[in-house]
Amino acid sequence: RAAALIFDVDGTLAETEELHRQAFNHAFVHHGLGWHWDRAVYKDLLRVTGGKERMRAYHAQLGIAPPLPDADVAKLHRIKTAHYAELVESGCCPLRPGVTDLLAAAKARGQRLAIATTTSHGNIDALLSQALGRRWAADFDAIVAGDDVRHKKPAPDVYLEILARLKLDASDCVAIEDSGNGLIAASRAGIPVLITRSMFFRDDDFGAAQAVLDDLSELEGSIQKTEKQPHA
Ligand code: XBP
Ligand code: MG
Repeated sequence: RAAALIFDVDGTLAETEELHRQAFNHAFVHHGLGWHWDRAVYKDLLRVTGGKERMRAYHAQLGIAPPLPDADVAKLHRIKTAHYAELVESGCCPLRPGVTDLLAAAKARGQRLAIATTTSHGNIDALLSQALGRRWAADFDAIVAGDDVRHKKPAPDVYLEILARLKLDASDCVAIEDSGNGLIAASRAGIPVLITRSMFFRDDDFGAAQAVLDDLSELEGSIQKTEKQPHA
């Protein structure tokens, strides 16, 4: 049994990437940019982790010089983040199947819970306050966000920081992820990974994962193990 379960947020706890996409498009209209990211474009852009990084990458892809000024990136991201919070707070993004049960079962078994994500503390709080109540953070022993570390996923930084805070070895934990970049990040930190397939990352290469599920309800509250087997 794993001593701790470390959860990604976007795509893993909830299908938030679609809301991120809408929030980006809202910011582009608001800022008077002629950009629009449809689902196909966004799927491709998700290879770049982090919202600010994603906008810079898109700008560069358009071949426009000079690079998007930092002030514009910051302003766009502020507008995007505010709109994302409004969307999440409207209650339109429930947790994915099996998530609430797994959190409760893990807690009952004495497993520790942590969050390792690329998005911001504000965005995590908006989602989980809505879904789990305002005191949700009391159940988590460590929460590390993209801007807390030097390099975002697929770098292992968020996961290494979680291991340091939990004072646990990588092999005593299980990471729960939905994307290839998340799988690489956790694997580079030496943590076994369970994949829950999400909307935008279905086609990613999950060969390095311990198990790949359609969603976490397939676990039926079962115990997380670290050996290779269908129900991790
Ligand atoms: C999630 C992301 C994030 C969100 C946007 O990756 O890449 O960038 O799309 O969030 P993961 P911000 O699920 O692997 O952590 O705009 O707040 O960066
Ligand atoms: Mg994710």
